[in-house]
Amino acid sequence: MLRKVLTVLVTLLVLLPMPLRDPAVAAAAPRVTYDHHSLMIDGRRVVVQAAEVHYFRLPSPGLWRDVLEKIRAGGFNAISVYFDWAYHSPKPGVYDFTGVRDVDRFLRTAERAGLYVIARPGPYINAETTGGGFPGWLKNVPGRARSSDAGFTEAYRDWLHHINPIIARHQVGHGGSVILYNAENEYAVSTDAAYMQDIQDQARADGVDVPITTNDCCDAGSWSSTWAEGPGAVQIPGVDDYPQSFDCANAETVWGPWGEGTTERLRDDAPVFAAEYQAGAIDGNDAGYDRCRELTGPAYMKYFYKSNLLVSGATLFNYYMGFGGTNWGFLAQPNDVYTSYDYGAAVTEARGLTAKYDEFKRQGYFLQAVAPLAKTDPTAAPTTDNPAIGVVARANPDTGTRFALVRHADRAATTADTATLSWTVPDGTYSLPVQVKGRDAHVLVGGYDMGGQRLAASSSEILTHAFVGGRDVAVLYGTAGSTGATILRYSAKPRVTVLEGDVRSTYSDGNLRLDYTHERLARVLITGGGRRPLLLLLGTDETAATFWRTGTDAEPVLVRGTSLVRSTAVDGGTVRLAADTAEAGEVEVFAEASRLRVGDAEVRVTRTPSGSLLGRVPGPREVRLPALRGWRVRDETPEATPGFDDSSWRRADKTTTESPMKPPMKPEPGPVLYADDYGFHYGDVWYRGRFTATGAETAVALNAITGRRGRYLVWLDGRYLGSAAGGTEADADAGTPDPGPGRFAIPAGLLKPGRQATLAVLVQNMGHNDDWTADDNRFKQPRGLVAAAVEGSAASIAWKIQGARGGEDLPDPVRGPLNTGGLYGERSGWHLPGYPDRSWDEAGSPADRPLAPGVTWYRTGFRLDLPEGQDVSVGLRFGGDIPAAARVVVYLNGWNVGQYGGGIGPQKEFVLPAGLLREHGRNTLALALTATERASGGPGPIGLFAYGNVRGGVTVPDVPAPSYPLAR
Ligand code: IPT
Repeated sequence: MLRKVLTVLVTLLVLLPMPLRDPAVAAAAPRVTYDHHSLMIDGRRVVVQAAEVHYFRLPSPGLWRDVLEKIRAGGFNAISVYFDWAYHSPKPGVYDFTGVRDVDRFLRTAERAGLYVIARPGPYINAETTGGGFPGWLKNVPGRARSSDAGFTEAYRDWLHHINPIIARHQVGHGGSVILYNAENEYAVSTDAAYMQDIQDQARADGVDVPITTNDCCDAGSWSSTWAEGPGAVQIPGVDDYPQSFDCANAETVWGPWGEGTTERLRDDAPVFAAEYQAGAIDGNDAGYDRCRELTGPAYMKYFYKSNLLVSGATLFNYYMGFGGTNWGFLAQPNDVYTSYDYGAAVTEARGLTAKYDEFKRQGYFLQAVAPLAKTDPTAAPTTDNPAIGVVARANPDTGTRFALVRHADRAATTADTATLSWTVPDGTYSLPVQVKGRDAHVLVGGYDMGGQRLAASSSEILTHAFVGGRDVAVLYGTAGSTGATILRYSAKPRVTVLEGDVRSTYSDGNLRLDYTHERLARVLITGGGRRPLLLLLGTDETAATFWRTGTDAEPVLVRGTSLVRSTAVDGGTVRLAADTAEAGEVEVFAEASRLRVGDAEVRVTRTPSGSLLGRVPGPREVRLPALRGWRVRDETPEATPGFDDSSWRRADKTTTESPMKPPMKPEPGPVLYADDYGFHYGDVWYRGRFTATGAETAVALNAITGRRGRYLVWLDGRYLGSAAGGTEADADAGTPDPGPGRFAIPAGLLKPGRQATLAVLVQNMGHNDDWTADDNRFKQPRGLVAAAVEGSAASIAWKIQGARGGEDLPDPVRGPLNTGGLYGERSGWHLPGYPDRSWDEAGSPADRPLAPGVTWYRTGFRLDLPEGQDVSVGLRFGGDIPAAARVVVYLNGWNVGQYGGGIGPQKEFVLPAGLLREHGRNTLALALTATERASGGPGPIGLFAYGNVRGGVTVPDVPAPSYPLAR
C-alpha cells in the first residue's frame, strides 16, 4: 500500500511539470480502474476480449485498417500488441517510427476501429521474432539481457523512452484507446525484481497511467504472485496458457496435453487475466498452418475458452494470435518459425476469415452483449440427470444473473449425450433439455434482463441482442439438431407468432416456454404480455455466424449475410453498410431504416414479416492475374574469385566480444569472426580469409552458427569446396558448436607453395535466438563463423567480413534493418525496382534452369490493374519441388517478403500484401537463389494467384519506398 502511495506521488511529481499536459486531465480520476472482478473504463465494467495482432508482421499501414476492422467485427473489443524493439532500431540510439513503423498510426487505426489496446513494449517480447525483439546490436552490449545490469539497463531505457511516450498519448483519457500496459514478457524465468520494477517506473515517468500488467508463463505461480506486494509486482498479473500444445501434425488426436487451460487467480484485488490464451500455434514440425488451425479449431475453442470463462471467472482475455501475419525480411526467430506467421489464426495471413473467426464471433458477441458477465462469482450449478454431462455455474451478485457451463464431465469424451437440467434462478426452478455432441461446450444464461425482456432460462446460447426498430431482437442458437427450450417471463399471456420454423409455445404462471429443435433459423415474434415486442431468432451455430452486430449502443444494426460487415451508419432512413461480399447472396438488415446502401450501391429491398429489410448483393468481379514472363537472369558470387576487390570490407580483427562464447581461434586470443561484432546483424554475411600456402594443406575445417536451417558455402581460390549446415541453438546449451565443424578436403595441387590463398565463405544468418530463458548463452550466441582452421598449415589467416550494406547505418531506412543481407546483389540494389537489368540474360523461366553453387538472381516485372472497390489478396506460388540444394529470397518491389526452400519449411505460397504490391501499376519481382550444389531442375514453376477476392475491402495506398539507386 505504502509503495502504491509513493508510486502515485512520484508519478504526480514527474507528471506535473510537463508543460504539454493539460492540468485538468492530469488531475482527473483515472479512466481505467479495476477490482476483483473486472476492469472498469470510466466506471463501467468491461469484459476485455482481445486478439493479438503485430503491426510489424503486416508492412502495409493501409492494411492495418482492414485487419483491425475484421478483428472488431469478429466480436473483439480489444487488441494486444507487442512493440518490436529490433524493428525500430538498427543501431544504438537510432529509432524509426515512420512508414511501416508508424505505431502512432497503428494505434490511431485501432482506436478508430473501436478497439481498446493492451500495449506490450517488452523490452523483451519473445513472439518468435528475431532475438525475441532484441535488436542485433544488443548482442554487443555488456551486461546480461533481461536483468538490471548496467549496460542492458541503459539500452532498454532508451527504447522505453522512445516507445512509451507514443503509447502514453494513445491511452484512454489522452485521446486514444490503450487500457493496459504489459511490462516484459513471461519474466517468470528470472527473478530480478529491480528490473521488473524499473520497467514500470520508466513507464510511469513517461506518462503511462493505465494499470500495469504482465504475462506470467504457463502455470503462473512464479514471481508475480510470490512478490505480489514486493518490488516488481504488477497491478494486474496475467497468465499465458497454451493448453492445446503446438503439435499441429497430430491435430486430430491432440486434446489439451498441456493442461486444463483455466486461468489462475494471482491477486485478490485484480481481475483474472488470460494474458495470452492459445488461439493458434507455431508450426515447429512443418505440418503447415492449416493443420495448426485444425488443432486450435472451433471444438477446441468452444471447450477450452468457455470452460475458462466459467471456471476461472476471468474477464480479461487476449487470444494469441488473432491475426499472425508475415515474418517478412529477416524478422523470424530461427528455431520455431519460417516466413509465414499465419499461426493457424482466425484471420489468415492473407487476411481471410475462417471457421475459427465464426466461433470467435459467436463467443465475442455474447461477451459484449451480456453485461452481467463482467462480475460473477461461483454459484451452485444446476443438477443434471446424466453424469456424463458436467455443469459449472457462476452468478452476478448484483443482478442475480446465472451462467451455466454445460459440457462433458470427462473432457476427452467424444460421444453425444443429452440431459435434463434442473436450474434454480432468481425467477424460479426450470427444467431444460441439453445436448453435448462430442467436444463441445455451451454457456447458458438465466435470470437475465435481456433488453426489455426477462429471460428466465434457456438451453440455447445467446449470440447477441439489440433494441432495433422499436423492439428487442435477440439471436439465440444451439447445435444443429439438438432440442432447445427458452423461458421468458411476462405479467400476462403474450401473443406468440411463429414467423418461420417449428416452435411450440406454452404459457403458465408468467412463464412463456418455447420448445424447438435448433435447425436453420426459426423466427418468433412475441408481443403484449406487458413488455415491448421481441423478435426471437433461433438458429444453429452455422446460422448464428451469418449475423453481424454493428452500430452503436444507441443505434445498433443487425445484419444477416455478406462475408463481413465492417461498419454501419443510419441516416435519414438509409442504412449504409461497409461490407465485403465473396459471392452474390442475400442481405437482411435489422435497423431503424427503410433504404439500404452497401458500399456505394443502393440495394433494392423489401420489408420482411420480421420487420427487416431484405435485398441481394453482388459478388466480386472475376480477376485474372498475369503470368510471370520476361525473366532476366544473372549469376553473382564474385566474392568467391581470388581477384575480387575486398579493399572496402571490414577487417575482422577484434579480439574481444560480449558473446559468452569465446572464439577458439588460433593464434590466441582471436580474432573474433562473429558477424554481430562488426555490425552485420541480418541476412547473409561473407568472409574472405587470406593465408600463405605451403602446398601441404589438406583440409579446411570451419564452423558457423546460423540458427536452425542455416547453411554456409565455402570456396578456396575460387574452387567450390562444398557446404555444411550451420550450428543451432542446441549447442548454446551444450556449450559445444553443433553440428560440429564442416571439413572440406583441399584438392591436391590447388594451393601453390609460397603463394597467397583466399578462402571465401558465405554464411546464412537465419535470425537471432530468442531469450526466453533470460540466458545470454542463448541470446548472445554468435552468428557467422565461429571456428576456422586450415589443416596442415601453421599460417595465420587474415580475415575480412562483409554484410548488409552500411551495416547499422541503413542505406534504406524505409524498408529498414531487417530487409536485406550481404549478398552482392542485395548490396548492389538488384532487389530494387528500377534496377537496370536489361543487360542481364533472358532466362525464359527460372523454373528449370540448372543450379550451380553460388548465388543467382532472377528479375521480372508485371503490371496489375485490379478492380476498384475489390480486395484481391494476391500471392506468389512456387509449384513443383525445389531441389534441397536451393533457397530463394523473394523480393517484391524491393521488399523481402519471403524465404523459400526445401530445407526451410513447408511453405510454397507467399503473401504479396497490397500496399507493397502495386494494385494499379508496375511491380518488380526479384529472386535471389542460393544453391549449394549442381542440380538439374530449378525452383519450379512460379506464378501469381489469388488467396481471396471480395467486393468491398478498404482503400490501400501504395507504401512509398525508394527505387534504385539508393541515395546513400
Ligand atoms: C509465449 C510467448 O509469450 C509469446 O511471445 C509467443 O512466443 C508464444 O509463446 C508462442 O507463440 S510463451 C508460452 C508458449 C510458454
